[in-house]
Amino acid sequence: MLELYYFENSICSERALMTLAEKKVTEWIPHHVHLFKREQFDPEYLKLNPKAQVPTLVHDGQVIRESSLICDYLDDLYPEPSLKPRGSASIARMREWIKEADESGFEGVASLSFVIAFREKLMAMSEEDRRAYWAGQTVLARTQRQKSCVYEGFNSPYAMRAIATWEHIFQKIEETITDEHPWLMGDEFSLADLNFAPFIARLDGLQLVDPWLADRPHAQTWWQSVKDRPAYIEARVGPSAEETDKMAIEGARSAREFEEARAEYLRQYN
Ligand SMILES: N[C@@H](CCC(=O)N[C@@H](CS)C(=O)NCC(=O)O)C(=O)O
Repeated sequence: MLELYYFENSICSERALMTLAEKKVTEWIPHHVHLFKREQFDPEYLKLNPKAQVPTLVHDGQVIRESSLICDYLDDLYPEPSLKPRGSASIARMREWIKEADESGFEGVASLSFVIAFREKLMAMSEEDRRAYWAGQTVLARTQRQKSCVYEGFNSPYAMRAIATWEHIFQKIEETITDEHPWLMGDEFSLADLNFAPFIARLDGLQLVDPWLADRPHAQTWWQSVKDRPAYIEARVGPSAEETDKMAIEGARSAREFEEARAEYLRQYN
């Protein structure tokens, strides 16, 4: 029996949902964990995921955490079609892409989401409600990052780091993709492409992909191919219908500040 605990507006959950769609797995039990209703802190859920995060996969009683590991596990469980390239060295290189997405890509998207979209919501709350929002969080580094993004906006050091991270990732994608090499690992779509998809979809929702890809035609072609995959559409990767408009408005409102921060990064560090 396969069970997935997830939230639809979670970029990490979308990785698992897209893997299930790529594999055409329809026999699984959904458990919705509403992050804004703080269901991730339910004592029963904390037994499955002590970090109070989604997604979590439970397969025949075995608990699998961490979205990229869940995707890898599902790929092994349902080997056809394989989402890994052939050969150990190629698999290691694919995992290098995923490691970068996990280690710096996620933090970058999370920081920009807070600076652009969640900041206003949190600043509109009373101090007490904001304290309640952060109460119970399990990872201090994450709380500190979120607070810095909310209170300092684009002046937060995390905003600059996020810009540096994604500048680098998009450039690496641009240099990897060619007509003969349409996916990150060559001629086949793999878990490397998939693990980036929801993160870039969120950046797209925040109106950041167009500026970043404007001078990167190969990365543009790759991103269009990712969005055209039936599994991307079926898994509804990207902001939900109710979030799309809000994010687009907030993204457009922050466009000038983003461009200034990006120009500052390019001037100082590139
Ligand atoms: N490294 C973890 C990160 C999971 C994570 O941070 N998930 C977010 C949603 S994308 C979450 O559950 N946040 C909990 C919260 O906002 O309280 C993974 O990849 O599964």
